[in-house]
Amino acid sequence: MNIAADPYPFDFVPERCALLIIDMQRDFLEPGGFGEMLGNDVSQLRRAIEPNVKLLAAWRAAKLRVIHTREGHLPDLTDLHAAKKNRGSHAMRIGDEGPMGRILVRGERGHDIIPELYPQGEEPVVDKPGKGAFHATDLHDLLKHQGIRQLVVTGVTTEVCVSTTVREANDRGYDCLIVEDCVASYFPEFHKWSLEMTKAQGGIFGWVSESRHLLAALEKWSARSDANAGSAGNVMMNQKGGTTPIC
Ligand code: C5J
Repeated sequence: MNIAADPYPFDFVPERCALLIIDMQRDFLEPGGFGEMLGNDVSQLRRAIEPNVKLLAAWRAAKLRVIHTREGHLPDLTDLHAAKKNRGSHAMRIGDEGPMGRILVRGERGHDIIPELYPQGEEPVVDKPGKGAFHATDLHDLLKHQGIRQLVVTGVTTEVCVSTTVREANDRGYDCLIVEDCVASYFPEFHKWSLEMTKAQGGIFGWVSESRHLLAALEKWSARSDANAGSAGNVMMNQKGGTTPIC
């Protein structure tokens, strides 16, 4: 199934594709969280919530794989290396008490996924200590075991965790499509140029498309699956042990 995308149409194979939602966490997106405390305008990220809600609902309705990620660290910070801990000139650092609990620490309120996109049922949540979702996680094994070869990637921020993850995935042999209106950055210029870099040189890191194209493809896929399920349901065993459709 072809999806309109840049730099050329994406050959979407739903059974081999997972929706990977990166770091839609309270501390990055909610007013009063750590991101805002650092002086960032969270409305730049929040514009991606509604398109993600719609895409996630359609993805779930189509019964395809969904994986969520969260950036954060163990409470004792043993998975936080000094380079990440000490970088920057902020007064507040990872592990310090922030507006929504200890900053980027697993189990804290600010570390969790926003309610609008909260994981359901068996959807895996990959906790990652780095920017990329493959570093120091079992994401690659999880995808291999499920036969996934393609990733539709959404989340925040475009130029940091989304982009790092897509580059890691690319080197591991996955085809990635970033959904432009479902990713966001505090810095619109970084968002724009990250997407440009992804699709440059014939799609050096992957494809970029819009959620409306994915939604249209998912609708077609769901209708086709329903039709197949309907015809599969309406069969009876014939005398040779095969099946005969009941019209
Ligand atoms: C993410 C960050 N998720 N910007 N983290 O992009 O530090």
